[in-house]
Amino acid sequence: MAFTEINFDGIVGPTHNYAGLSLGNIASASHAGDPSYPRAAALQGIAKMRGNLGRLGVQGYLLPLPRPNAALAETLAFDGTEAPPLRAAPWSASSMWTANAATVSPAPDTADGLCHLTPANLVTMLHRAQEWPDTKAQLDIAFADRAHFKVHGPVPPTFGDEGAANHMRLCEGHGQPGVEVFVYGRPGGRFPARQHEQASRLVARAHGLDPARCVFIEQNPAAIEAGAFHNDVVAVANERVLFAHEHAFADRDGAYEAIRTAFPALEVVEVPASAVTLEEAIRTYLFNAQLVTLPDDTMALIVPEECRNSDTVWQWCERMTASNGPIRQVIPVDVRQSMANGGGPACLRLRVACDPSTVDPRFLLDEAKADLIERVIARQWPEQIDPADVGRETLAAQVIAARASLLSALSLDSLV
Ligand code: SUG
Repeated sequence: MAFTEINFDGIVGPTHNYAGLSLGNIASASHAGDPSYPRAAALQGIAKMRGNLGRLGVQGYLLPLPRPNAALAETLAFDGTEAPPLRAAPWSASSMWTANAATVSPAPDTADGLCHLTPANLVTMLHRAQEWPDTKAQLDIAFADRAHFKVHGPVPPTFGDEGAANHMRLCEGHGQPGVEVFVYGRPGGRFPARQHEQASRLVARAHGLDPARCVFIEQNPAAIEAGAFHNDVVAVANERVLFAHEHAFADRDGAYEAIRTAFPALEVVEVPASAVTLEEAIRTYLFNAQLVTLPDDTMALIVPEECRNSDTVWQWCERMTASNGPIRQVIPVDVRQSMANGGGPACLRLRVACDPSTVDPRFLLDEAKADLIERVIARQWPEQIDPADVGRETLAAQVIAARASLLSALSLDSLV
């Protein structure tokens, strides 16, 4: 298979739980303290990957990170008196949301013709800031081919970087030179603006992007306020199409104009607030969708089930697919366990446009491997985690063994 776009989904780890750790993430806050179902969560993720493997012919994955993170617990001087939300940080399975693993600039966009990856520092949230060293260790293996990839270190603090969730690429085809759009938030609002403008600019320079083919735009503070803690909660792009909510950007017309100047072929599919309010878009995660090009060259939008259950959102989707625009199908998938922590179909994947033969095959899925991964999950992932279980030694032993079995099944034991 030649140059194409590969989605690397995060396999949901065995510690998946609801601790309400993410300020400004409404789903995370509203499910804090609920029991979680790690086995169901991980199987939902595998089912999504299988669907896309069938549709697109290629699918990758990244492995859960080592949790609980004993080094972080030690740094935080845990002695049993710490507050439960703090206790939960070393247990977080948040690396499942690989849209926050890194920012990726494919080879056709960069000065040296390599595909550049910068792991996201995720400094705004403690439970996420622990991710990057282990994420980088995986990227270093998956993209070890130095003739095709360059894996950078993260952006230094204090510039918050949340990776591909705030980055969109427009192009005529995945193998053609693209225009990269970086969306940042301005601090000072009720909720944290997680992506700092300087982090975005640093990544663009480090990746060797042509300044004329980079666009930096500000996220709408009202969208952050309404719960869009990442831009991918209100906008998604694929090839020449930008699918966005009317209120996604601070200066809507200016944003479209800046993108169009760099990329004249831009086609905007905009959802007006009169059809779907910002709140309903955020509740259903309509935009946290995978916008993909199918083999017949039409586009499909892979949305969470929650969209089909919303009359207004579903009516809009039906009107859109009937309208002869670029998006011809809307496909709901069940990722409810991830959704309850604020992660939809798009959060769960990192896109890398490259030739699959240049990627370490241990990170690429096929049907037999999907069966194998499912078997390990069904046998060893906890069925349920109650908030009081988080921090318990017996659960720690179970989840450490579960992850080790998965690594071993995939010949990635070196990641322990
Ligand atoms: O960073 N949730 C994640 C969700 C990330 C979604 N990713 C994208 N939009 N690309 C976050 O807020 C919840 C964890 C908890 O509350 O226990 C959490 O981290």
